[in-house]
Amino acid sequence: MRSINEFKLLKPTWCRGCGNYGILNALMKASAELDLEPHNIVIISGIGCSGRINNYFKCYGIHGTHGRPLPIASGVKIVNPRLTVIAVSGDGDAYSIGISHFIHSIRRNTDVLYLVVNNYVFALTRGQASPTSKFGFVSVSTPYGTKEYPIDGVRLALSVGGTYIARGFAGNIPQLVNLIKEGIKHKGFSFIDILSPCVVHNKSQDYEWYRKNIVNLDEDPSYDFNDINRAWERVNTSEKIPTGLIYRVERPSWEELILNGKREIVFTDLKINKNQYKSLLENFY
Ligand SMILES: Cc1ncc(C[n+]2csc(CCOP(=O)(O)OP(=O)(O)O)c2C)c(N)n1
Ligand code: SF4
Repeated sequence: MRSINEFKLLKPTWCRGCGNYGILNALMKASAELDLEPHNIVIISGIGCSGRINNYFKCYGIHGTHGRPLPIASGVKIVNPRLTVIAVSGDGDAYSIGISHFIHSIRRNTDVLYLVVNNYVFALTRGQASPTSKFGFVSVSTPYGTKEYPIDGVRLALSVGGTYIARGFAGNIPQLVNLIKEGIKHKGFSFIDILSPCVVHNKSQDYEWYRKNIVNLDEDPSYDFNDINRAWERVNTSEKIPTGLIYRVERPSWEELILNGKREIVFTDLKINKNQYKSLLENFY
């Protein structure tokens, strides 16, 4: 097994106690346990505190634009499906500006692991209410409390045909490592909504609050994550926020259907000579 040190790059500058530390740690552990090679991983992030993750993880990386990591990830995956492609968003990135990409990526079942760092707030821009903020959340943008009802990424993913739907918690690393490992192994779109305390802009939902308000589905031996009716029942009736693997089903991935046994684009001869290649590159200087 690889050491997690092989994935360490720059020292993170997140606030002390931020949930992003646990998530980065879990991603490194999962990559080490799966013996992934850093040069075969690509992390594509959106914009936000969560988007800084690929500055800290040694692999290929693209710090994309706000809300757009998923189309970039689909592009990388279709060109070279042999890579492990991981996209990372905040809840603002994923469920606000990027919500259409989220829905369509699920629908396509692109073989990408999607981690949504859900801190229920726009953190990098200093604490505005986000699409997951609780009704009544008082913030710099909603001084009288937000009058909008929140989006639940897990329910949305269930309703549009997600094939791997899970929820983790930045304060439960062993569970998150397993969810990430299973998500990487799953041949399709693997979505993990990760509850992540923002200790600066959302003090009402700290680690203690989550520990009191979540329930672990993996501690319930009768729970069957292959049964969509059970999944709906749990997300609709549970008084506490369910975490763990919520639903999983096998379905061919988008790249499998598109490539259909054809050679991957990255290994295809472009059939241009050196001079043509040179003049093509010159267009980008
Ligand atoms: C197109 C665009 N709109 C707005 C912004 C400003 N902006 C930067 S980060 C951010 C919020 C990020 O919040 P979230 O996605 O929840 O991530 P977090 O910082 O909480 O990890 C916004 C609105 C931007 N960079 N680009
Ligand atoms: S502002 Fe919040 S989300 Fe951003 S680094 Fe600090 S604790 Fe983390």
